[in-house]
Amino acid sequence: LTVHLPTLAQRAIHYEESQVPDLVLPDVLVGYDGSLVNRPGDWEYRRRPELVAKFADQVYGQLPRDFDQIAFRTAALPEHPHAAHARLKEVLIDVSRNGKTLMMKVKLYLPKDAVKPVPVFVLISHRKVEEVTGDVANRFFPVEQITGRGYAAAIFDVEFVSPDDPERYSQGIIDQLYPEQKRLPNGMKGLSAWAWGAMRVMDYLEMDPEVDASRAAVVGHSRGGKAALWTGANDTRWAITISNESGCGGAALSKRRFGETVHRINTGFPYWFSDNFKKYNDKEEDLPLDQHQLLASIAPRALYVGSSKDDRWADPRGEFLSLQLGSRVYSEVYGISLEFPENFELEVQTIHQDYVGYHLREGKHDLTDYDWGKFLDFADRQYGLK
Ligand code: GTR
Repeated sequence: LTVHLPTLAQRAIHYEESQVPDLVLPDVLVGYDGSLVNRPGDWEYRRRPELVAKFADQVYGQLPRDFDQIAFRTAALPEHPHAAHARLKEVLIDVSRNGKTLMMKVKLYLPKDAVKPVPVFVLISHRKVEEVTGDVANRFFPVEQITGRGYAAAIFDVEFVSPDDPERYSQGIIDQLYPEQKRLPNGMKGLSAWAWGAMRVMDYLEMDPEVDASRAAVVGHSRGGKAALWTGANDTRWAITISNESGCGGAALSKRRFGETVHRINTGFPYWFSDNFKKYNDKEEDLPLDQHQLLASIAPRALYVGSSKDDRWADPRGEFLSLQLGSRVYSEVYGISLEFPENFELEVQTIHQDYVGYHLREGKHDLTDYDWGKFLDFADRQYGLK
């Protein structure tokens, strides 16, 4: 039976629980062939890959992994604002495919007195790296806080792989390395390109003896958080994936339609998601997936979601529910016991467990030293450093 609804200009944006539609969410642990998934092998080799493929096809676009060559150049930069506390390496990553080469620049700060390989955080940054690393009081990427806790802190600007701009987004890897992607309805767009960039940073980290790449966390805030989740879902080398206030198209459940909607994000940022995702503008009920399945795809590696109280545009409750529902993989497939509050309240809270972390803080949409403190605590716990 097909019911034809009148075409609405655009359904209204709302912030009311009473306006959240009845949620019919696809199950994380029931495969597309109808079978129940409860063993690690079935999860890792069948269900997880089919979910990631579905997200590539319907939401983020493809994330091509092939290239011909990758090369790294590093230089120690002794003079920088954090020199009293950290050493800075600048890393240039050259990736070539079909005769074209693209260069990415990464800043890697190491604890000054580190004697053995250190765990590392990598921030996917849509803010200018010079600005966020140039100011010691900066809270978005607090180099001294991170290195002071014994971790390396790496950052790259998405500009190198796909500029965060509707006109220029393809003037990075899409035009240079993967031009065939541009014609495809499920072709690579900004978020897939940013995730690709994070994966190349991981390629570097695996080669750097000063860093322990088996203890690496990928982090992103907001649009960067969407990209971090997509990175963690695709690339199993990350020990921890951290989303800060990633909201719509990130941690939040799309079908709740609370705050930012699919229509709204596809209109404001058409260059982030695949063209296929636009089919779901004002039709979230037709989505064959939802974001709890993206979070689940990170399992069995650790997953972290940070939200803030006033960031209603990003739907903190939708982010929490998505984490709780996605976490079923850890408990039901891997036997990790998890506990969540019976009734989630939009109150300041921290829930750090094995493999799954969450916090909700006071305040507005931003990435702050408070958030980083929580990420560091969670990483310490996850790596058994505390
Ligand atoms: C907003 C957008 C969000 C989020 C945010 C950000 O304008 O609606 O989805 O990505 O930008 O990146 O700060």
